[in-house]
Parts: sequence; C-alpha cells; structure tokens
Amino acid sequence: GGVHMPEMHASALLQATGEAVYVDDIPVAAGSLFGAPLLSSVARGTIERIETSAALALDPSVAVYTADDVPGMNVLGAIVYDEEVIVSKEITSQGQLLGMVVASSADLARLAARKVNVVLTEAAPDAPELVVTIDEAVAAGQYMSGGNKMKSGDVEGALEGASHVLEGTTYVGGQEHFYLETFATLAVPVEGEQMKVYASTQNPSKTQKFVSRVLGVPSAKVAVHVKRIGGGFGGKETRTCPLSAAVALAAKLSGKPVRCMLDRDEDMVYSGTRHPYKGVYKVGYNDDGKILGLDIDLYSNAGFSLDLSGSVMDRALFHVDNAYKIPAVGARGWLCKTNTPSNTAFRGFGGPQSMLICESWIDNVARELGKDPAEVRAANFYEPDATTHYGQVLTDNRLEAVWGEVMSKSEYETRRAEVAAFNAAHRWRKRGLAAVPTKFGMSFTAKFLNQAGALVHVYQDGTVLVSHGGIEMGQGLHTKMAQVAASAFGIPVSDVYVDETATDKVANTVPTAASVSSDINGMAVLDACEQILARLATVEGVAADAPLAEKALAAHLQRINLSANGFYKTPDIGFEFDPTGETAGSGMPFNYFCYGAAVAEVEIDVLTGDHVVTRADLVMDVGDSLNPAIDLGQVEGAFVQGMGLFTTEELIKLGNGHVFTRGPSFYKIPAFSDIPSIFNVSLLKDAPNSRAIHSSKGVGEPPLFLAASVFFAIKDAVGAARVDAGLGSGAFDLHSPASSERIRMACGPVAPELE
Ligand code: LUZ
Ligand code: MOS
Repeated sequence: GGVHMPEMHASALLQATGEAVYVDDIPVAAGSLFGAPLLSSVARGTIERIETSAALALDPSVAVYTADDVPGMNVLGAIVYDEEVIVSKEITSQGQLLGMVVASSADLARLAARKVNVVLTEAAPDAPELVVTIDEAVAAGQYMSGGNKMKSGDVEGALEGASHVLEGTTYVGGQEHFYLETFATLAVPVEGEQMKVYASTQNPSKTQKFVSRVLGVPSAKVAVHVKRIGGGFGGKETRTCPLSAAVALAAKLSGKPVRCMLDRDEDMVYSGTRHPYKGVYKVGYNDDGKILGLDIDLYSNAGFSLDLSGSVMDRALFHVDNAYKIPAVGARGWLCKTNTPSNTAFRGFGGPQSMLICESWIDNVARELGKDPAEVRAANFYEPDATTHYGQVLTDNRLEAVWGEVMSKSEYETRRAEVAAFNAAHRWRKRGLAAVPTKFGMSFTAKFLNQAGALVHVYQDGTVLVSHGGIEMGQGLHTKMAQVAASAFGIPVSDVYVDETATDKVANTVPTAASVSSDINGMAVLDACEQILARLATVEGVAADAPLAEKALAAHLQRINLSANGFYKTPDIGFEFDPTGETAGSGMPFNYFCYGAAVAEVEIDVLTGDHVVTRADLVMDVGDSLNPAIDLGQVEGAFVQGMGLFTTEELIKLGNGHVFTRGPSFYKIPAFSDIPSIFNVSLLKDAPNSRAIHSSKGVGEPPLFLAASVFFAIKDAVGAARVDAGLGSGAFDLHSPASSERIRMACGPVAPELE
C-alpha cells in the first residue's frame, strides 16, 4: 500500500456518499450569522454613499459592513497591494466587493443585500472610455507594469534569412473555473482577538495574512483551516483571500460566527477567470518546415488589478516554444488593465494560452507548405539535451518517446487516410485529425514559492497523523502523502491519516498550485518521517523489524519524541529576467519538465458548426507515478477541462463591462456526453525522474494542453470544408474557443448565392 500503488482516493467513498465535509457542511453553531456579499452592479463608478436603512429595517439581525468599518488595512493584493478588500470609493469593475451584509439566515442576508442602495456619482461627461477587452486596452495603451520580455538569438537576422515569414494573430479566450464548490468561508471569533477561519481556498497562509491585516490582529491569533475544497483549478489560489477577510471582519464586528458561501452568479462575477490572451507573431521558416525565428507580443487581459497576472505572463513567455527548438526568439508580455474582474491563476497558468498560440502558427506554417501539421511539428522537436529560449537544458527530453507511442497507438497514418477518404465523400460533414505534443515546466516561477513543510506525529498504537502544507482539492494529494508516509514507516496506508491543512499545524505555506504539491510536500513529509525513523533506531530493547506500534510505545516509555517537522526547498532553481528584455535572462526556472502527446479525431457539421470528439489517444509522462489510478484521473480530467477551454466555454462580457456569462445556462462546460467516445489514456512506462519524490512527476496542469489536439482536429476538419468552399488550403485563423459559431463561419460559404 505504499508509493507507486493504485490506492483508491482516501475520501472517495465519503465523497460518493455525501459524508465528506466541506466548509458549508460544518454544523451551524447557535447564534451564527450568514453573510451575503454586496457586489458592484456596474463596471465603473464613484460611490457617493451607501444607504442601508431599508436593509436594516428588515430584521434586527441585519448588519451591513463597509470599507469604513475596516479596522486594519483595506488595500492588499496577491503580490502588489493595488486593490481594496472592500471598495471605499472608486469602482473599477463589476462584481467588486462593496460590503458584507449579515443576517440570521442566508436568504435574509441576500434579501437585505438587495435592499442596500449604493448611490453613485454621475460620471463626468469627459470620463475616458470604459476598457473591457484586450484590443480596447491596447488602443488606450492601458498596461500594468510587470510584463517581462526576453530575447535569445538574432531574431531580426533569422526572420530576414528565412525563405518565408508568416505574420498572424491568435486570440485565446479565458475560462471560468467552475469548481463545484463556490467560494465559502466560516469565520469564528474565539476570544479576545483570536479568530478561527474555515475557508475553501488553495492558500490558507495568504488567507491568514489577509485576515490578520484587515482585522489588524497578529497572525499568531488567526488560524485558517482547510479540510478539503470542492475544486480549485487556480481560482482559489488568491481570489478567495479578500472575501474570507471580509467574512472575518463581519465575525469580528458582530462577535458571532459568520458563514458565507457565494451563489454561482456571485462567484462568476467576483472571482475572475483564466486570462484571455492575444498573440501577435512573426515566424520565419524554410521550405522544409524548419522554424528559424519567432517574434511575438503576448497580451493578457489582467482585469482591474495585478493579482498573479505578472507570473501568469512569465509562464506564458516560458511556453511560447511549446515543444519546439526555435533558434531565435523575441517575446514580450503586455498586461492589459481593464474594467473587468481581476483575472487569476487557472490550471496551466498562461502556459495553455501561449502554447495554443504557438500551435496555431505551427499549424499555419504547415498549411502554407501543404504539409501535414504533424510532420512539421515532429521536424521541429527539441533534440535531447537541447536548450530552450531561456537557456535551460532539456536533460530529460521525452518528446520522441511520448510522440512515437501516441502516433503508433492511435494508428495515426492509417486514420489520416481514412479521414481523407471520408472527407472526399462528404460535403456537409467533415472529419479532422490532429496530433499535438506538450512540454510543461515544473516549479513555481517565483523562486520563494518552491518550499514546503510537514508535521508528522506517530502515536503509541503505531498510527500516523500527517499534516503538510498542501490542500486537498479532489486531486488526491492527501492520498499520495499518506502513501509517502506509509512507505517510509513500512505500514499500511490505512494506518496513516491526513486530517486537514491548517496554519497552526504547518505555518507559512505556499499555495497548493503549479502542479508541484506532491513534489514539495512529499519531500517535506519524507523529511519528517526520516527524522522520526532515525530516532526510532535508537530505541532500546525492540527488534529492528518489530511493528511500528511496538517501537512507538517503547520510544514513548524511553522519552523519545515521536513528532517531527519536515521541510523541503527545491534545489538549483531560480530565474532572473533581463529588465532590458535584450537577453534571455539567467538561471533555471524549472526543476524538470513533463511531456505528453495526444491524437484527437473529430467530426464537424459544416452547416451548424457542431462537433463531436470521436476518439482521443493520450500518452503522458508522469515519471514513476506515485499513484497511477489518481494520475490517470488527473490526465483524463485535465484533458476534458482543456476541451472545454478550447471548444465550448466562451466567456462573454458586454460593452459596458457587465459579465454576461454568470451561470451554466450561458456558459457551457463539458458534459458527460462530451467525453471522447473512444478515450485511450496511458502513462509513459519506464520513465524515472531523479528530480522529484520517489522518481515521480507532477501531473495537475501538464496534460491540460493535450486538449489542443481537439482544437486542431477541428481546424483540420474546417480546412477540408474550406477547400470544398473554394477557399483554398492555405493558412487561416481559428481563434479559441472553437465554438459552433466560429467553426461554422470558418468553414466558409455553404451556398455562395445565399450569403
Ligand atoms: N502559481 C504561481 C502558479 O504563483 N506561480 C506559478 O509559477 C504557477 N504556475 C502554475 C500554477 N500556478
Ligand atoms: Mo494553479 S493554476 O496551479 O492554482
């Protein structure tokens, strides 16, 4: 039952039966209040006053807390302090928090919130235009500082010397996280200034910091607890923290426990999304499809505040190459400031957006040359031990391995011919096939985040309680950590328990993010276990192979400490951008890379733009998997979530900055029926990794981009329709998501005389 075994997820049965406890399942204590957020209904405005009398008249339990009530700091942020926890005057996006309304029931609190009248000053007639989209921000030159840039090789020379230069633009839309559990917080005042907070967050330590600062109380008196969360996907890496602080504020001021769980429409307007991206590129290539140089500007829609947008852009800059050796690269990141909710981390963190832009130009290069895009892709793969555009050597390059396996298991060549035959015989239905590789850099790009802690207790009955810095969001982290401890002690996994993540058990934790939580917390758990094992080796009068229970009891009687605090920091990493952007920067951003490849086949309806994914074959390198059952689930889930990103999930904001997509009736995440009819997922075999715990690799984010195979299979099918429509076989633009409308319009006129 130790590492490398397909152990069942530790809370699978509890989740299946509904017994698993989430924040809002914690029993309501007597006298508790319920919070409802007061959110701005407009994208811009100046608050003149907030009238609360109608709300307060509803019930004596009603109270409304606003920025004026904040005893500590109100201006905070993920990295740079550039946003108010509760807006005091200037509204710069719809969905900003203007206050926290509490009442004796959740319904009453929401009713009271609706009775609050936020009076805005009339906008001045000469006020600048509202900025909602990337293009509007670019036109207004409205950028935030923090966009890095880099250059390696002679970009101008490469473009001049190339036989062909392709210029183009690709847009990639954002994505709503749509975790099943929306933002939820329960704040319980204990005594004096002490506060206990139960939050659905990927970041208990930042929650603690925000609560401490907003309330003006020491961090030592604030404990944040996370038992599990109902999905995070990056959406709870930072954006939960101010809301939890506002709930804690209401708890402090009312002196009562306050709980607040957002409704879906509130969550979708408050929490931000994956960053929409725009890539404007120039790529030089030769007749054989070899890429010689790339010059690219990446623009992201950051929303009203910086949040993590700088780091997201850094990861985008590190992934403009996807899997390809590009001898000369110039890449610049621009963070667009807009009057929309602040965009944030989302599984892949800028990587998927940047890699989709890369694959779009690769696909168009192939179309211009009349070659199969798969051939152009393979011709440009990094060789073993090649160097990336930021100077990191790919010592563990497994591109050829995953590519070779997926091409043969999918019978790519045979099916390429079958697809061509189908398309020759059908005018209004077209099939498409595409193979896409990926490479994902593993580590937080901000060096200080690559650290983890653990606290391990061995009890006298030989059972073990593990606490570590990572939170369980359904991804199976606690299960893997229990396996690590079980292997260390040589005991069954059932003798190890992981209860919760809490700032009073393991302090100063980093967010559970960047796909490295098993890597770094696993090492910290192992460090703690090894300290205890070293002490157990000194116990007298017990056989070396005695059961842990026997050793632990003897150790206790001999006054030996059976608890240990483990710690880990990822060695060797750390990258500095060149502030001038004239060089590639210096240092190694990533500890190692994960590789994968996928082949997808789709069929589209040329008349409606509808599509179905008929088959997908995936091969993913997860090292020597800590738990192949969990890792398979992660790969499958990431792929389907990526399919949503690149096909059906389309965020719509209106010209006035209002968020139109505020629920599942407007915003289409993948349904069960969207899972590929044939879905073959395998983990690369014999793939050890000396740079992570027990030779494993992280798995959360890297497979998401494999869903680009579906996007490019759609583009392949559209390409066939365009030939029939008389549009030729050259390059064309398909922006993401490949919605039905985009597919239909890209197919060209179906009956020219009618259009
Ligand atoms: N979060 C972060 C992340 O703060 N830095 C990162 O590099 C990162 N990468 C992926 C996902 N979350
Ligand atoms: Mo994430 S995007 O690893 O929270």
